[in-house]
Amino acid sequence: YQDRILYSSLRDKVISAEQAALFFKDNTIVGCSGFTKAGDSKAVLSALAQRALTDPLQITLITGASLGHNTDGNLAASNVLKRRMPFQVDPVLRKKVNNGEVLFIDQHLSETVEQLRSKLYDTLDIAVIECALIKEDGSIVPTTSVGNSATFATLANKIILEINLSIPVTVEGIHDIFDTGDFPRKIIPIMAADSRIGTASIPIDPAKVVGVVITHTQDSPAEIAPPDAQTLAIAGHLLDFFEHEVKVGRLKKSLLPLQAGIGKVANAVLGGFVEGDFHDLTMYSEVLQDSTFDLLDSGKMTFASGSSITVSDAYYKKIWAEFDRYKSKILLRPQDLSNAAGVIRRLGVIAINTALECDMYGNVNSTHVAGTNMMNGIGGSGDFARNAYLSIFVTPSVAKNNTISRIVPMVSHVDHTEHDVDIIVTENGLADLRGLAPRERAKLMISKCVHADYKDALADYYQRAVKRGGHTPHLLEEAFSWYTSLQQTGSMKPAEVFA
Ligand code: 0RQ
Repeated sequence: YQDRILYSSLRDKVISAEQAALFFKDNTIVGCSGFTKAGDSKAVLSALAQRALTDPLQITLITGASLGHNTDGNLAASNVLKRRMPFQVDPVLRKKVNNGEVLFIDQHLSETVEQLRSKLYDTLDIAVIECALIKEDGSIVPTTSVGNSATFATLANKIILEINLSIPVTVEGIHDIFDTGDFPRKIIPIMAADSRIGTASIPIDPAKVVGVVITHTQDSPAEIAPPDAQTLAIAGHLLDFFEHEVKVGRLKKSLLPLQAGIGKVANAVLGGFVEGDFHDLTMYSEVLQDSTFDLLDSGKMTFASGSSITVSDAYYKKIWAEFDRYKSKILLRPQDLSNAAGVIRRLGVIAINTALECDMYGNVNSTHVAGTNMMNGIGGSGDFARNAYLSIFVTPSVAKNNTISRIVPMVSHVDHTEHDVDIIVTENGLADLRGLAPRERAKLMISKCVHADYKDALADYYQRAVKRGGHTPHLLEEAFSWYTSLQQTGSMKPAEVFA
């Protein structure tokens, strides 16, 4: 590993993960690399979880987004996490968040950097950052994500570096690091997905490095379910919509830069472009996933910008084996750039994200099951939805064996207000809500998106609400009755709702 530490005085700082874990004290505030399983700390956080089993301590853990290798789950199980932000997907941690044992702050992914810089969390004690190489000038080359690492490196009092030997040093060149500085922040001069505006490595002060840990562990693979009839139907409606927009002259065949959330619907939609008639597509997103690389391979996509590469095992192997082919077509940026409001609006991003549920007026809940229990977090969906040229939400119309309608009278929690939502797509159809007033929106949602089992009930609710009047008609005493029915009978189905 000596050839991975070109700043020679740091060669003396190599320690074990267990030694590194001893730098953490009770109430330490920690910033860690990692964005949707990619480029996370594999050794130090895992050693910390182990240490806490016999030597209890609690920390605040801030990352880019979710971590891999059950790290969040292991830390939660060892009671290490006092506070956690800004995103997670781990079932063990989720349970602790929902029973109040871990204080989770669910945050727009572009916002963490803003709050760190404003010293909202006092001091940042330790940064743990995975990298592939420490360069001659002390700067570091990140691995498969950038996330919030550049800001953690700037603000932390102490830095622990994890050099991951499983990532080839040829990764150098795919990162684009740019610090927007103090108020008034610098203009971010990204004019296209492929604009390179910064440096290829993260500058750090080597004097702050207290330890260098060597690892070989690869990123946790993404688990991507193959497309099914439902996701293919959603993708089909969306592709028809894009074709229509091209036909009427609002979009070109190259569309506009695409952003897609993670998961099987997003994958099916992006996969659909491989066969479709679109070309010269680009991506300005957070996560580069399997379908991104299919699109680059097919020649339909020319460039993809994100903050992480989160792919399945097979694609991980393929990407590193054929890295030279992809290197000039991808860039990874800090998440305050990939998710920057001004850039998303400037480029006219087409944002495709997933909803837990929507209401008939187009408000979207992405985070809270029945308004109460945290699922994962808002992630970057809000950064994109508010500022996109087209803000699209996709969701199957029902969940849990049709006992839950994902289109309801009034959502139980709002992440994306009606003002941030242009289009909603279910397997039943697509509702283009642009330019429509609430009463028009509700009628379109009921006719296009709702599952047959719930259509009459929602139409009936709407008609009775309209009789009472209002700009956005509602029956307040009944608006959440579908949830109470679910709690009491195990189903939102109309027979139960009106029993
Ligand atoms: O649970 O598998 O046990 O049945 O919720 O739902 O339909 O499989 O969808 O995995 O794509 O997740 C919104 C959570 C959707 C995700 C959400 C149950 C359902 C299932 C999952 P089971 P699906 P997905 C990019 C942008 C916010 C962050 C984001 C998400 C499970 O997409 O976290 O977009 N988005 N980031 O059965 C009760 C309902 C339900 C329900 C579904 N209404 N009530 N349970 N389920 N709807 C990435 C980043 O920013 C990092």
